[in-house]
Amino acid sequence: MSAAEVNFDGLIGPSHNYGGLSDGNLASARNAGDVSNPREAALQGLEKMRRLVRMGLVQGVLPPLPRPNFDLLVSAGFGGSDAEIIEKAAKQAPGLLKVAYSASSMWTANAATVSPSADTADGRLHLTVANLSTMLHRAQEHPDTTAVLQAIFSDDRHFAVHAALPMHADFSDEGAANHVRLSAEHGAPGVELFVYGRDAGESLAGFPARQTRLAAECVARGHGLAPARAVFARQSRTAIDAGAFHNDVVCVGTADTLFFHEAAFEDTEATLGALRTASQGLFELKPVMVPLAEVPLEDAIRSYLFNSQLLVVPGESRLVLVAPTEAADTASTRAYCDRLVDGNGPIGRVDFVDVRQSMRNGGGPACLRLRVVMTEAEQQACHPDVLLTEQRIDALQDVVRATYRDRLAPADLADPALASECRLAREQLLKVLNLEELA
Ligand code: SUG
Repeated sequence: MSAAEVNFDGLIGPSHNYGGLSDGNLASARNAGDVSNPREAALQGLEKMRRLVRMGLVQGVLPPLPRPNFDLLVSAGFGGSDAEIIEKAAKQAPGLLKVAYSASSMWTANAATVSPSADTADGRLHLTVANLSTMLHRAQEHPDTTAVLQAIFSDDRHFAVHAALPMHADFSDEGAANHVRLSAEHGAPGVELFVYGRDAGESLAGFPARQTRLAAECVARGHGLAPARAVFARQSRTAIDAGAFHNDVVCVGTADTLFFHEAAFEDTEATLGALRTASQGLFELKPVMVPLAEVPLEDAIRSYLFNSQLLVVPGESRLVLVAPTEAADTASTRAYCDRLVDGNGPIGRVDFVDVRQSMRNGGGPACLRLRVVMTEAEQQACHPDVLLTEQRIDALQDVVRATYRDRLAPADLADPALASECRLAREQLLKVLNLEELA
């Protein structure tokens, strides 16, 4: 059946700031405490969405979650009016206020894991919301994310939205950032690769491994995937300790192509072997491995070469890689991209996109989108107004220009006016998307 990959980007929220909240995410640590520009961040994200619309692709958007998260502050013991809650939290628990204000839901690759209907036992499209249990600021996302996905994918004849797995370290799940789907073409049955950093119960020294094998297995089971078409591979400890806190920092794949760094997997040969076995009769795997000798792991992580969108673009015979501008600014990755395009492999073009505001928190082009392969009927059945036209992008940008600050310093989170501004901005964005029910 014919189907399209719909990229649902996270619309960057008005409280985007550099909180330094993510242990193991080098960019988040490096830029902690800097002044952010939420307006520029959201406009950059929307321009990336516009670029894909212009390529002839179907582009979706997910609205920001309500911030600050007053429920979190109230459950932490703060009471009174909104302004009183903010004032008290700013004095007594500034770290918690920063968490409550985090705009981290912009990175929708972590919103859920998605299996298209061509892969599932009941022929429905399945989404399991990620519990994001490792980092406090991300662990607060899943209830609101569930509400958003339920509002968009509400037709249960076509869609199954699963709530997050239990909030325990054994079930740590970071969603599609650790998941790659490969297939002959989007609508054909595929192979799903789940990458995990540790086993349930295993505790490791070094940076946190945010995904367990158990969580991945639960998601695959819940989606009704054929066991022979699901592959579980361990992310290399070296990559995690070098700052690859999700597999999508060192690997991206689409159609029959897997583009990855030599240091991405604990056992590359075994991973490729399992993928070849799982894809028998469906497609012939095309691995594109970037050698350490050509791109050092540090460069791969600093430039986010692999945190790119790998796209099947109408009218182009080879895949297009939409990479962050940082990959053009880093000598080794720039040279690699030039060779990649000059060669006769499956990737024919690299397009660079400026998402620097998000990048400074460790979120590249691929973090900002959740891929949902959808048939025509599924596209018709989902909430229509989240599928973007350029006019709707213009309307969202108008709201951003009118309601977002262009400067947010850590101390500004103590200003109660910011909370009202965030609420107003979100209400107006939801109105453009006809999702006022989420306000
Ligand atoms: O979870 N950064 C996010 C970046 C997520 C990137 N997503 C993917 N790789 N798919 C994270 O570490 C930083 C927030 C702060 O420090 O304010 C943050 O949460």
